[in-house]
Amino acid sequence: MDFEAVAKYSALHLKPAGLSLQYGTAGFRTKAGHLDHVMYRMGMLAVLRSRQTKSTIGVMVTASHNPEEDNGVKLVDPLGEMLTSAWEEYATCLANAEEQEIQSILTEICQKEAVKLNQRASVFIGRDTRPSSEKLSQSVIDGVSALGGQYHDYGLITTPQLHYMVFCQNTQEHYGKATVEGYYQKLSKAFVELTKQASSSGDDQMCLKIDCANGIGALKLKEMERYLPKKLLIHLYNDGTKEKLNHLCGADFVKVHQKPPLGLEIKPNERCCSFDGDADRIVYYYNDTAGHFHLVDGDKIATLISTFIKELLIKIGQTLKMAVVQTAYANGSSTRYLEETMKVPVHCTKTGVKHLHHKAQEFDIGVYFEANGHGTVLFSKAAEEKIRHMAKEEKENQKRDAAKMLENTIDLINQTVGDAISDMLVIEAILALKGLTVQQWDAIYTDLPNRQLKVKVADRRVIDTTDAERRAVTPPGLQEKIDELVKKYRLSRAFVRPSGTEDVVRVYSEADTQENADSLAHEVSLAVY
Ligand code: NG1
Ligand code: ZN
Repeated sequence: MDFEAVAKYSALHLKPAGLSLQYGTAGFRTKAGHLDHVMYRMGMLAVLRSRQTKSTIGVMVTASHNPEEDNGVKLVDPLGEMLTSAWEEYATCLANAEEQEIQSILTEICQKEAVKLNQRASVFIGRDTRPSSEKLSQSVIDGVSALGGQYHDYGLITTPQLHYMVFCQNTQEHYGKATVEGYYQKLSKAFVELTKQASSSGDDQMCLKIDCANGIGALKLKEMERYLPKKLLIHLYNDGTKEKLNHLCGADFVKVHQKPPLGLEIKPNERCCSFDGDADRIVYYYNDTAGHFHLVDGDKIATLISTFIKELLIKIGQTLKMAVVQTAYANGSSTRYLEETMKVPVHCTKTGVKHLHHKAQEFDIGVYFEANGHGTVLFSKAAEEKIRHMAKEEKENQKRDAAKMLENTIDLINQTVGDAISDMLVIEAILALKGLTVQQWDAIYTDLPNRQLKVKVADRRVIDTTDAERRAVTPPGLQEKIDELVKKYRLSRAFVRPSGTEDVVRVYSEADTQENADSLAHEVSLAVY
């Protein structure tokens, strides 16, 4: 390792004294002003990970749905997945190291992970539209350069697009071309093919209003529009030309506040959706004729997609094992509907995309969505091969057509990570194919009223949880108190967990009425203090 270069660059990216950060469920996230040294060091870590895996590694500069003043960084592993746990620890260790410790920590990682220093290193870099992101991604580049790695800077790009590029690159472009054009071409071709098979509704227009959270989604949808068929009429709002990123808009705002974003006027029964700041989440919603707002969240998206796939699986007559993976935030009604009515197995994991993703990999077809709208579908290699083979060779027309639909669904979905653009196209295609309006989709089941609150505490780490975060094991007595409060209400459920991305404890409740859900959440938040 060229420690002279490391020292030279390190001097340009000094760590503020006393600052300590942790690589959480979404990488590092905090005020942008505190992140310069972290970006530089993550550039270096990406080089080591690339050398160790002999693959391209991604580095994404974004703080997703968090305020514009924040920023963050996340590493993307060779198959487009989140970084493995051991390396998350190295990331935390390297980010918090004092200047004089950097060299020894780098050396230690190389020894522990048998990193070959003469191995070629390749890093893909992307960033969101935050004002701080450009400079911070330059710091990542300095880190890559300090250790002699090569890089490709994609500049402004959505998080899922960067995951896609990394996966394409590492599979010798078998998955697709590692360019944004390649991404647009692959998705739009699959969308056109899939919607071609919509019989009666085939020529109908699909109208959708999109709240882009004043983020990267707007730029990328504008680029993609010319690849998409004319019958898909998308109207972009909050495109970042006027207002601040994520401010009173975007998927997280709509989900948490259960109300429409600012900057988008909704006429009764119009289909609308919101992306988050880096376009890896999507939620749908509409106003009914009485002017009431209805949220169609990640759980309803998972239900729509898994129902669609299950019906096709029945048609092709293959016994492929499909499951839905959720977190504790999934609405109780969705879990019940999937298990009892749809007879689809449901699994619950801890919050954080990587937990859902890993669980979903256990099935032939794993559909995973967080209630907040982050999710995708994973197809095992065997399932994919079977489906592609049938789409080509199957003699029975009906079976072959169903297999083709599944094949196009595979090509339309971004299997590396949740992707608002890809999910939106999948949903629009399914609604067209099934001839469903947004109201009909929403009516599949009725959500239990629920409430999410944030509580500021001195140290959120005193709360430790178990059972996919649904029960608190510490501090002593807390879970007992929650159990008592839950008993006071009907159809109720509540849990608390420390956030992995903000310095808060999150409280979630469900009950028979909104009033009761609100009051249960309030009572539980008092118990957390
Ligand atoms: P935290 O802050 O750990 O609750 C939030 C979301 C996660 C996930 C991550 C990563 C909720 C309740 N939590 O995590 O689902 O999206 O951010 O961005 O929505
Ligand atoms: Zn996001």
